[in-house]
Amino acid sequence: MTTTTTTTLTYTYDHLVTLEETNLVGNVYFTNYLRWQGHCRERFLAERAPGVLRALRDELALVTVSCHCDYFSELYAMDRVGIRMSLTASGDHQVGMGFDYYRTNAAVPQLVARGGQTVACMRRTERGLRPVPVPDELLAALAPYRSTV
Ligand code: SSV
Repeated sequence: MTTTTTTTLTYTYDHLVTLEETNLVGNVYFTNYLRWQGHCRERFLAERAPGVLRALRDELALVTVSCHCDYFSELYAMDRVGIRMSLTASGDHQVGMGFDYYRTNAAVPQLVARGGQTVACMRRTERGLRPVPVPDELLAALAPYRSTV
């Protein structure tokens, strides 16, 4: 018998929850989980594809066309959360990412939320936004995250 284990490589952004992210009752307000998706992807670009980040100031636009999050357990101020980003899809013009949110200050990391988003690569033109292929530098940065069996 052969057993196959598939492991998905993830890129982790670690965050320390602040009081300003919590609501009156003390738990983290739901929109912050989506903000952290933004922090995670920005950090990835800055570290792994800095030219793409610079190109955003010119003609390149990375448009978020879809974004979601499911919540399993609450987070509180001073909780440590590791946001593990994976590559879930990629097409000619789009990149899909998954985000697993783990509370990491517990003895065993606990999955507290799971989300995802899709980004479309576009170019700003005089006639509006036009789809463009995923930039080569980003494709190269994503290569290690394509699942291997
Ligand atoms: C301001 C703005 O439009 C920023 C967009 C950033 C998009 C970043 C996409 C990064 C994708 C990384 C996927 C990594 C999977 C492991």
